Amino acid sequence: MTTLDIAADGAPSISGGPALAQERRLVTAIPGPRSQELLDRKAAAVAKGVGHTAPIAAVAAGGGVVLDADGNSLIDLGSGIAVTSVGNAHPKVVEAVQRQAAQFTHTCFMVSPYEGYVAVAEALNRLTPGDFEKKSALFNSGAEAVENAVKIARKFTKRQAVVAFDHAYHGRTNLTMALTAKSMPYKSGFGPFASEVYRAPMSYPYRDGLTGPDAAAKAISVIEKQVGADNLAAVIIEPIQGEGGFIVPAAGFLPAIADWCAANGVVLISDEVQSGFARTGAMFASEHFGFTPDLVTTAKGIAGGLPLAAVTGRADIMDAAHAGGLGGTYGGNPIACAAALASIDAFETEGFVERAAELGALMLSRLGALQAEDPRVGDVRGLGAMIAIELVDPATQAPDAALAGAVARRCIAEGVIVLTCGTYGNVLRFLPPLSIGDALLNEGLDVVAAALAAEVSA
Ligand code: PLZ
Repeated sequence: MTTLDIAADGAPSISGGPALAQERRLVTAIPGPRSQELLDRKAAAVAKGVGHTAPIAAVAAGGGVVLDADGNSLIDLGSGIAVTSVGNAHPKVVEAVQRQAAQFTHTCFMVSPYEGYVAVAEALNRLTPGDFEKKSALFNSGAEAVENAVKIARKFTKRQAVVAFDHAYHGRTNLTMALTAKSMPYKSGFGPFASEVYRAPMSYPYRDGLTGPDAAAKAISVIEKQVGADNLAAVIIEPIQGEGGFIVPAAGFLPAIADWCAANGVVLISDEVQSGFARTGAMFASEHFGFTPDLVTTAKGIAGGLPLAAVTGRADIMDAAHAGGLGGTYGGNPIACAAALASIDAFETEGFVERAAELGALMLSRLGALQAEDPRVGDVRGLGAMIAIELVDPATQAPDAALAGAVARRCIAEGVIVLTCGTYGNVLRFLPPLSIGDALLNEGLDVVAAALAAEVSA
């Protein structure tokens, strides 16, 4: 059933959500004329620094597809960067947003508190790893959550230094740029950066060949020699690195880091902004690795597309900040909280955790087969619906960013939204909405395989 109609005057009229026909359908080249018109206006009106991956004008999305203004239906393997995990315009989210918007749109939680915020905090305290007493605070973006986790850890420990890892991504604000590893495009020319941020080597099994405990020993040695535990407020780590290349640390790495933090009074912050909320086949990726962080940062998947983020963790650490020390005008906006409660209900009652694991098994088997026949696929990795392939020169394992970019562009031209990532830009990542069907995902992966085959490396 197609629910996008192009009227005689060419204007698309849409009813979005999961009722959209679940099909890849190209009726024009990408971009079509209507999309091109919007891209021209974008170029004239929007700052150049704000890029885009797929050259389309999106008009509707749901299930596993994104529709554009020309009537093309693209398979969505990106979820708006791991956000629409319950599916775009999930009916429960739409209903909750509409109901809340009609009731009140804003009071500012710091002025007149409301129930939705408290209910989201209660849900986060219940769902995040760790069976100790927890508290939460809500913010607008992942970067803002990370900034606040660091503020809280500093206040609690009365120390200043923060350690982040190679390949880390934590945001684009000043402190989070400092925490983020990659210069171009995130940091270049935007300094000076926040001080007291140090970098440790990450476990990267495909490239460092180290066991988890050995990689942890190397990182801990750097931390002890270059920072000193007495100066260190927090270690922040993504349990599976997102923008850095979907790097899954070797078994034992995260528990060893966690043990060292616990022994040295250092707050361990798990940045689950990208990996959280069912994405990896567990509610939180930390659960896969046998460690319990002190604080968890969340955003993205939490609210089905509405801007919301949180810091959740040990109650004594969370309560270290003085009254009035945390907040922001919009943090925990009531509409975003309503969307989060609807999304969390969907995560808990609609089998999305299990579905993420199924999608992961499907992707790993398809991409594993691709790797077996194409030596340019150097590594296939990830958990649940957070899977990537690293493209390399087969002779040297040198990263092949040109190939990754060309394959992604070809996929988009063929109607499949594929994102790249990685410090070296040579990783194709697959983050389908957990509402995608097997047939559509398989078709998307067929297109990826064909695009890879069509790109003959120089
Ligand atoms: N921490 C682990 O993945 C956001 C960034 C896209 P915000 N990742 C997508 C881009 O190019 O800007 C992210 C993340 C992790 C923090 C963040 C930051 O979250 O909501 O984008 O601020």
